[in-house]
Amino acid sequence: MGINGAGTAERDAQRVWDALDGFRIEVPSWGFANTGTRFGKFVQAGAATTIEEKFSDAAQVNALTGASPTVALHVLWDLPGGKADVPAIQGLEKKYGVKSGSINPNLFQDAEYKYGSIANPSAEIRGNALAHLLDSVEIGRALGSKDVSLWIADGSNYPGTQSIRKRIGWMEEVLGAMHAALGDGQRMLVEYKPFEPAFYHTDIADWGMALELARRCGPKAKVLVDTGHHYQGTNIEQIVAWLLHVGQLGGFHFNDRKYADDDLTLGSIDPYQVFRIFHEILSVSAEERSGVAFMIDQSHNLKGKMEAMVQTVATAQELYAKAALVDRVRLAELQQACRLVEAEECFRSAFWQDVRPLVQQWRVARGLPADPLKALTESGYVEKISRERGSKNASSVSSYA
Ligand code: PSV
Ligand code: MN
Repeated sequence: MGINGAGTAERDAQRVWDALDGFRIEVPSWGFANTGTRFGKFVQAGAATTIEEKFSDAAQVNALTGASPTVALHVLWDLPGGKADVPAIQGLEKKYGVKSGSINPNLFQDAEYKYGSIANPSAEIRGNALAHLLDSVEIGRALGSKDVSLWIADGSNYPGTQSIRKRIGWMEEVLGAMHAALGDGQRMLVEYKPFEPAFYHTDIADWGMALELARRCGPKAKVLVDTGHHYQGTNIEQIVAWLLHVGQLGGFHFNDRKYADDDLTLGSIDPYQVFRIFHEILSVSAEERSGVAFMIDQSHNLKGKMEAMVQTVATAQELYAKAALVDRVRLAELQQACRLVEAEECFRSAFWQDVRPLVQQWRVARGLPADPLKALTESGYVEKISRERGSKNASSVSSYA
């Protein structure tokens, strides 16, 4: 019997199973590679050094969790040859049984983007940025992937050094041209971030700017919420509720943080926030929800990369299952009657419920390991890749991806 009274046990089990059956979260290729902070990089023997190794790792996470059949690709890091690399990627999809997910153009590493990419004062550089975006759209089309996911690092470090207004116009032009190139079924997701690498103004700094740009581009443009891209104290679930309300929520980059854009494993600092976000998502119809892409954007600096990714996917499943347990009918009645404490307790009781036994039953019923992290350890996969990749990693400490 569940904690809410007679008959709730079966209802809870059904809700959790339904939620988990429909839950998918994309893993990022870069989460398997060596990363670091600007102060240094700590190389892991088992880190992926090639796109094939990234696919192999992603497939392993999917086999253990049953929830991550797609892997996000970063064009510059994963398809350095651009469109010419598509056949090789298709070969890896077949070999490893996971598909390419969102395509992430990279407009932040090339030296020519020092003063911006799509908001650069130079028309020539903006043209180069657009060419890369158009290539990314073609790559997405060739791979049958739905989303081209844009993060624009453009901005400035000192007041008065750039015209904020002109840069808005330039961005509109480039993004509008990209939108025009999208095929049927393709979308562009506009991600925002308040600071880093720019420290005075960032051209797409918050959800208002991303929303406005997306709207001006057209119906295939939506907003992407990276949970690490907000000021401290921002009510992220309120942003999510608004974007759902106006039909403009394209997806998420999930991670956790304590201070800034820390890219920590999901729920490691504030699992209640993730629960609150999932509650908003589960409060809309399945159809409205279907357009919201769940993606992970993390970089595992100290933790083992495979362990961290499995931990994040498993945590996402558990928090989604908890959010599915909110008694929404009862909650709506209590909210309407302004029975504040009862409403809060109704909401929180789902968060406090230990869903792990139910999630475990679901895993076993679906032919998955009962405990994905334990199964990862027992599989010997991490030892194997550490042996195989160790010498390559020892000699390569310079490339981010
Ligand atoms: C930027 O901080 C970001 O969140 C963007 O999504 C990038 O694509 C990703 O991290 C990897 O650097
Ligand atoms: Mn991101």
